[in-house]
Parts: sequence; C-alpha cells; structure tokens
Amino acid sequence: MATKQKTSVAVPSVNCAEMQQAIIDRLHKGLGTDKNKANNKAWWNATCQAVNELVFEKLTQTHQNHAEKDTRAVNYLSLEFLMGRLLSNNLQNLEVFDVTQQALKALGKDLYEICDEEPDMALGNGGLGRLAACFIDSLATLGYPAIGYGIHYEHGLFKQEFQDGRQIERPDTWREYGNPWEICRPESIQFVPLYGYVETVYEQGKGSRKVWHAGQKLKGVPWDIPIVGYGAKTVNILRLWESRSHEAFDWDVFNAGGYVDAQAEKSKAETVSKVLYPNDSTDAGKELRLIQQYFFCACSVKDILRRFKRANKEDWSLLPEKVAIQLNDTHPTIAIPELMRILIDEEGLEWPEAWEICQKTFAYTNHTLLPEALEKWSVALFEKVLPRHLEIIYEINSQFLTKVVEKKWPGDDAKKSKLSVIEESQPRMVRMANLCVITAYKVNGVAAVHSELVKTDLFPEFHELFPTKLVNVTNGVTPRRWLKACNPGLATLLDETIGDDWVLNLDKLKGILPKATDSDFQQRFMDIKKENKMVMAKIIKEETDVEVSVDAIFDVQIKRLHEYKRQQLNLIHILTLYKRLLEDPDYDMIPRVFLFGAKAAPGYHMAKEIIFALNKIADKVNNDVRIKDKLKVVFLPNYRVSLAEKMFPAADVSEQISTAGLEASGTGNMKFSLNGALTIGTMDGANIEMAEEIGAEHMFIFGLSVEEVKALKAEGYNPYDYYYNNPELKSVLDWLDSDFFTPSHPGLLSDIKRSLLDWGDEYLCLADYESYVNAHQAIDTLYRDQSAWAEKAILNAGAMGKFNSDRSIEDYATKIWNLKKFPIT
Ligand code: 7GP
Repeated sequence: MATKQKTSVAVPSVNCAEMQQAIIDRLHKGLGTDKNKANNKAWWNATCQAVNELVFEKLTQTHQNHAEKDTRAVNYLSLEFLMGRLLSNNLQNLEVFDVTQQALKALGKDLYEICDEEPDMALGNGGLGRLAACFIDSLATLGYPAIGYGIHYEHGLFKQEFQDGRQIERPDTWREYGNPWEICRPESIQFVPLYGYVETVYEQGKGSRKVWHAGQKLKGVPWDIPIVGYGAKTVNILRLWESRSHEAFDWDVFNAGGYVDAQAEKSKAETVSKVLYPNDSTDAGKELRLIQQYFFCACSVKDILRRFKRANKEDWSLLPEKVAIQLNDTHPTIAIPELMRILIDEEGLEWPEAWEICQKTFAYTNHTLLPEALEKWSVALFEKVLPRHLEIIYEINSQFLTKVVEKKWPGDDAKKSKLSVIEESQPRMVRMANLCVITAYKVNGVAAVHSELVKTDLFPEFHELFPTKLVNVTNGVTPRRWLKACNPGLATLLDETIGDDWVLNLDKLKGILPKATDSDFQQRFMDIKKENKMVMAKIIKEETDVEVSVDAIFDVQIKRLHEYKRQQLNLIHILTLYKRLLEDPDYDMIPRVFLFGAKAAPGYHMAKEIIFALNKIADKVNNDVRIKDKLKVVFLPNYRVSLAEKMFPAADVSEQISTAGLEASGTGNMKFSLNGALTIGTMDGANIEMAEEIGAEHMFIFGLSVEEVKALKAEGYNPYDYYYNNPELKSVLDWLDSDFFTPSHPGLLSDIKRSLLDWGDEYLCLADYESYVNAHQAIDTLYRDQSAWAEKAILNAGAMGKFNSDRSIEDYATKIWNLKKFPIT
C-alpha cells in the first residue's frame, strides 16, 4: 500500500481509495475469497491484514534503528498481558480510523461491526495484566525501546457463563482459527531445561563448576505482536512464548501402533502454555504454574542475552547499561536465579561479578499487600523442577543473611528468619518476594498509599536495610484506548474544546475545567453520556433481556470478584433500597440501575456465592412490578476488556469501595472518572490521589481510612455490634436467610450473611455500611440537579491528567529505568 507522510507526525497514511483497495486485495490475495462471499470474520481479517501492511514497515524500521544504535531497552516481564482487541486500537494509533471507516462504508460494511468480530486477547486476569497492556502502549507512544515478554497461552482467561445464576467457566478460544496480529519467529526459538540433577565437576587447576543435567527440555517458540505507538513512529513488540515438545513427533512409535504414546510427550510439553492460571490459591497445578514461570523467564532471559551478545560481544559488565528487566509482580522472579545460572555456569563469570550484574539489572513492581497473593513455592518442588536454581537461591540467601542482615542486626535470629528467602515452615518454602527485594535495585508500589504501606507494613526491615530502594510509581491508563477509542463522542467534544493533542498530553484536559459551569458545555457532556447509556442499554437487553431506562442512574462496579473489593457491600446496599421500596412503594428515589461485571477465580467459593446472590437478587428485583422500575440489577456475563470499553463511557457512578489499605491502586477508578463518572469510594489506593486532583468534595468518599481500619482491627472488631445497632442492616442480612430470593430453597444465600457475621467480616463491610448508604443518598440528591451533576462530572474528567500511563512510564523511565527515548523519524 502506498504511504505518504503527514506533516505533523510521521504517520504512514492512506486515503480512502487506497484503504478500500488494500482490504479488497487482502480478501482476494490473503484469504482467497471476495467481497460477495466474505462473512464479517473475513472482512475483519482482511482489514487487520491491510493494517499490518502499514505496521510491518514501521516495525522493521524501529527494530533496525534500535539494533543499529544498540539502545538501552526495558524488558517488561509479565505473566499477563490483558490486551483486549487490537483492530480499533491500531487504527486509532495509526490515525487511520476515519479513513478505514469510510473505506468499509463504501464497501457496504460497518467498521464497528467488523471490530466486534475480533476475539479479545484475554491473556490476563485483571488489573495487573491490563496495566501491562497500557504500559506497552505508552512505551511505544513515547518512543522508548521496549519489549514485553509473556506467554502465548492457547486459552486465555475463561469465558464466563451463568447457569441458574451460578458462574460456569468455559475455555476461551481466542486463536482457534489463527490471529492476524501475530508473527511466528522460528529463527528465535529457545530451549528450556527442566528437572534432572546437578553435578559438581572438578577440573584440574580450575576448581569446580556445576553442570545441570536436565531431565526434560521444552522448546519455546516466539510469537511477536506489533505494538503500535500513537502516531506510529515507534512499533515495539510483545513477544509471547509458546511451549512445544523438544523432540519431534515420534514417528517410529506411531508407526508401530503406539498412537497415544507418540503424542504423550508432545501434549505434556504443550500443556505449559495451554492455559492462563485464573487461580493459584489451590495445590493443584502448582508445579505447572512454576514451570510456566520458569519457561517464559528462561526463554526471555536467553533472548535478551542473545541480543546483548550480538551487540556487545561478551563484555558482561555492560549488561546493566544496556538492559533493564522489570518484574511485573513476583511471577517472573525466577528470572533472577536464571540470569545468575547463565552468567556463572554457562558464561564462566565469578559469583561476585554475576551478582553485581543481577542487582543492577532487575527491578520489581509489587501489586498487592494481600498475604495470600505473595508467592511461595515449596523447597521440595524447586528441588525437583529446578535443582540448580535452588542452589543459587540458597547461596544468594546465605550471603544476604551473613553479609547484610548480620551486619545490621548482629545476632538477631528473629530478623534473619523473617527476612530469609527460605521460610522454615513445614514444608519449607521459597519466598519469591524476599528474593525480589534482596536483588532488585528498585522496588515500587503502584499508588502513593500502597507504596507507603509497602515500606511500613510489608517490608519494613528491608526498608531499613535499603532506604532508597522502595519507591512509588502511581499507575495510569492509556487515554488512547480508554477515552479516544472507547468514547468517540466525548473525544470529539474534547478535540473541539481543547484541541486534539490531549491524547498525547492528558494534562491538557484541565482546559475543560473552566467549562464546568457552562450550561451549553454541560448539556453536550450529558448528551454524550446519554448516548453511551443508550448503547449500553441495548447491550443489556441483548445479553440479559432486562430493560433499563437511560434516565436512571447507571451505577457500575466492574472488576475481579474479591471479598476485599466488597461487591457484597454493594449487594447489601441494593437490598436496603429494595426493602425501602417494598415497605413504601412511593419511596422517593431516582431510579437506579446497578451494573456488575466480574469473574471469580474458579476455586474461590465466597466470590462465586456473591455472583450467585447478585444474580438471584437481580431476578427478583427486575421482575417485581411493585417497585415500578425504580431499581434494576444487572450482572453482565463474561466481563472482559471489550465489554469494559462499553461500560466505562456509560457509567454515571463508579464503585471503588475496597476496604482501605487493600486495593493497591485500582485503574478502573481512573477510567471511570476520565469518562465522566462520579466516584463513590473509600480512601484507598489511587482513589486518594484522585481526590487530591479532583477535590474530595467532588467525589462521594465514605468509610474508614487506612488508619481507622488498623485501629478498629487492633481494638477487636465485632460485626455483631453493627448488626444489633442498625435495624435496617439487621433486617437486610436476615433476609438472606429466607427463601425470598431462592423460592423453596431457604438458606442458599446464607453464606453471605455468615461471612459478614459469624466468620468475622474480615473486610469490614458492616463497619462501613452506614456511611456507604449515606454516600449513596448524597448521590441521589445530587443527581436531581442535573446541572450540578454535570459540573462535577466535568470537574472529574478534567482532573484526570495525572492518571495517564504515559506519565507512569515517564516516572519509571526516570526513577527506575534510566531510559532514553529513541524516537523513530
Ligand atoms: C492489581 C491490584 O489489585 C490493583 O489494585 C492494581 O491497580 C493493579 O494490580 C495494577 O497495579 N493486582 C492484580 O491484578 C494481581 O493479580 C496479584 O495482583 C499479584
């Protein structure tokens, strides 16, 4: 396809006729079909291929430039990349969305329908995975040399269905029929050893060296996904590893009739990249999960070193200058002993030199304070799967305890046992977070309050030992996907009001603040919201057959289902309103639609019970004529990025109601505000910084603060105190024991009540209930004054400049990576 330069940015650009021709060509020459026969899937595929013609040129150019100049690059290692769909995003970033829309229109096709054909790349669970996706968008947009490394899962996060209100998990088949975005790179295959034993080989005059005799080998096949920066100057890659058997298919065994045996080795090897782990809180699959982690880290480290060696021969001291490796949570920690192993066992470096290189190369991001999410692997498992790595970990640990801890706290065994990488429990465990903190040159939390808690509560001794190591980088979201692409109405209004460069400089949003009281602007802002709500209402009808009015307040909670995120608090508030309406059919409230989207980890009982309860309550509420449509509850199945893109722009109210101190940051909170929703939230995670930017008076802040939570827990929290002191709360909780929501099956929802009373209400829902109900009352009151509501919504969106992943990446680049931009011209 012909490309021509735009004046402002070096974007490969096409006109409508050229785009039409390219799509038709791809239908004919790429897919062997034509415009009369092609279904929408084929049109989607052909459009993606046409886009690739624009992308690949830039990809090669970026790659050549980085290789020639041997630029320092960041390698972002993450077990999750929750990419969602790429077509509309790539069209936006190439700035050819409108042209493609016209081209398809001329061919009788609707671009939005074509985009809807794309399966989501759901290679992640939630916040951590979506953050990785936003970050690689920003890295490319800002022109930083960067590679994302992850796993090419055959099945991403499960597809969620409901059967009689209960979550059913079905396999996700995102690439069953291929994926036009990915390029297989057989020339960069890597081999990964596993199992076996370690031999100490003595060599005359040289001392001893270790040789790991592996019991099995996997083959890692890389698939590259081009990551197009906005303006398309830089196209980086996301490299995802697929596991295959090292041995070719055993022809002889097959021929001799061993049809199943011949496949066994192959399918065992392929299991490693088969599924994304939606849950690792159970024993089953622990070995597989550890192997997944090692598999992708080993492939990635080898790939990084191959590139380094090509440019720098074997001057290993240069490695930390050329390479930064960011560990996205502890999942890729095994990359640390792997780099040590390669440098020492394969490259012949001495321990001190190798250790210094490692310490200057790795940085680690912590995403959670929840103790159950801090990874530990049993020593026995390590010994079996990665015997050489265990030796290396022991050595790192021993040097740390004797040289660092002993020096600071001589003779203090309690300190040693707390900080040790090895937990002397039954069975003995390897603490991955400790290994990360000991090694990494920087450790960051993801919002100010979280990073403080990392210092004071999670790793206080490490903070004493390494006072400059622990830092903060507040999360952000990419405005390309989470505003420009998902909310074209609002994006256009912004273009007209403040110019179109807000996409690259989100601080420009401030420009709408003076318009917050302008009634014309308010009207346009609210009209756009209404249109987005209409789109959502249609989806709700199609997906759940529930009719909702766009005049109601759309009150939305979308995020993974977890008790600390407190969907159950939202639930008891809904019951409160429902009860009020039943007791007084004229109860004065603005109609409310409560929308939920959430997946529960398959093994997480309470999370699944909460989904079930919400669905049962929804059935009852939505069909109760007595309440005259004042209340609707909708739990949309299969929450995913592409659905989120419809829900954020349609929300009036954003539910960010975690127990203070437990949500590390949140990023959905940012997406809602950016799209003009008002937040009801606790002083937790990034909500706190949002309140600083927006002004807490323009949000609905409620509940206990971090300090108050700590104090209440310290004095001994008793949920019954709240239950007996608040008759409305008591009656709502007692309702859950009846068969009102589950006719002729009383008690089916009782576990929710039990968890909030008998089991101690770990997440303090009852303590925050009253203040939550009052905050909701304030929402109702404000919504009655549409102008006042619009003013606050505009003040919210206008204050979101900080929560932009470009800013987060600039923070990483300066505070952690020491990375320079390398714009491709
Ligand atoms: C999430 C945090 O829960 C969320 O608060 C944060 O915004 C997000 O990471 C990005 O930093 N954590 C995860 O998704 C997760 O899987 C377990 O954490 C390690």
